[in-house]
Amino acid sequence: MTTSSRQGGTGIVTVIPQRTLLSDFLATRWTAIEQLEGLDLVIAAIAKGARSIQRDVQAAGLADVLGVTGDTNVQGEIVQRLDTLSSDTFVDVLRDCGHVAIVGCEELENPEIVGDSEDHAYMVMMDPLDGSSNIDVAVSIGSIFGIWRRTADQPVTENVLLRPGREQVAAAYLVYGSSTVLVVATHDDVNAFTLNVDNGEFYLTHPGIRIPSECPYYSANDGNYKTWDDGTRVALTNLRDTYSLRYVGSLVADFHRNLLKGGIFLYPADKSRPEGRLRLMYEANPLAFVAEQAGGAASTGQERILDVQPERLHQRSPLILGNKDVVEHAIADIGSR
Ligand code: AFP
Repeated sequence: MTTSSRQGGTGIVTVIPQRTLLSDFLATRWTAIEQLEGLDLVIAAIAKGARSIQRDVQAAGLADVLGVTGDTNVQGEIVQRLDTLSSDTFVDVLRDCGHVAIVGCEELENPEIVGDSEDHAYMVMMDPLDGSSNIDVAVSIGSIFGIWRRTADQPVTENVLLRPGREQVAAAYLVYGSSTVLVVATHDDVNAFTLNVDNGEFYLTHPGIRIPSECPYYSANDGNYKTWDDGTRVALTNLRDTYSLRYVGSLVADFHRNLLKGGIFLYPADKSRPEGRLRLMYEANPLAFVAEQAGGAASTGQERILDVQPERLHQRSPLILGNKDVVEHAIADIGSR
């Protein structure tokens, strides 16, 4: 049995073996869990948005979606056209799925309220296009989602989003790379689905992901060495002496490689960015959730990422993420001076 086959001019036939469809996975996975009712539709909506963004990413050089819009976002960063397109696309599909109350987004200063009935039980924080600086140069980019549950009696306001990462019920991310992969994590369960571009379906390709115990890689922007404090320099020097460096500059791509192959990602605080560079609510929290469910760890260097009580929607955080023992070692080094 095959799900698709293709014959190119070379006469080579690509045969894709039968695999579980994302839609079948979603229809059966959480049916007995009352707490996760409707989550299948939220994930299906993210997959729908991703299909559309994937097409735009693939055609970016041809379609009119490359380059900057001329605006800066709430972080003061230059907005690319694909940032805006992704943000609009994911807000629309999450609104249409009928189970999301509010969407917080890197590109939007204030969250978008998209529903307030009892059915609208989920709250989503997203970075709709992570790795913007890599868009125009055909390097892997992605989308990141943290998903929390709302209690029905809570009014839908910006403040309901200020919840610690440990209360996420699910997290998901996309990598638009050499293939397009959707990773979905719920409690103790991380699965990855690969898009078959021939028929637009996601198939389960990596069931039950656990971070390998080996840690071959570390990922950090070494160009920041001059601004790190002494403890951070010790940590990075030890990592450099032990592991191979891999750094794409798109968090999702670096994290995804480390999730599947083993590795540690660090964007620590430094002298010019005492709060760190990455965003707590839609970069650190979702990926920390995925990492922990796969047996890994995530820390600010001072505390577990998932325990940080957010004060602002767009707040930044240092991030040390990956293999548990290597993360713990790095934290000890950072605190050693
Ligand atoms: P954008 O989504 O704004 O492009 O930011 C990318 C990112 O937040 C993250 O994906 C990278 O790991 C990190 O920034 C790269 O930062 P440096 O360019 O400072 O290394």
